[in-house]
Amino acid sequence: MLRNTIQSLWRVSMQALLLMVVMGTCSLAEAEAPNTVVIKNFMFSPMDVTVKAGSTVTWKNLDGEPHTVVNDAGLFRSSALDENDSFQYTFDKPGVYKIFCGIHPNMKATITVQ
Ligand SMILES: [Cu+2]
Repeated sequence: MLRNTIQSLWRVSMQALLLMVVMGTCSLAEAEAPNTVVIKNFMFSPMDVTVKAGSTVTWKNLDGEPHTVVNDAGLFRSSALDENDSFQYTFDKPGVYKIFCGIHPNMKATITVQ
């Protein structure tokens, strides 16, 4: 009876440990690609990104259609990004930066730099 209880407690704690390891691995994987915006299904994802001044943001196009990354204030404009192409820009100054796709101007996003 006592032995069964100890065995089930042991099993539960091992499962909890395994879960913590799995969750730890997941958060580590997220940390490897910070400040990345994917372009998929004619949308920037996420649409709103907040980064610290000095951060580099990477946009990666996962669509089969070309897209561009354009700042509405004319700060930067990528060339047409084909599937799996990416574009990077480093935001030095705090502010709110509006982004759109030059080919599909209804595709919009915002980068907030703190
Ligand atoms: Cu586009």
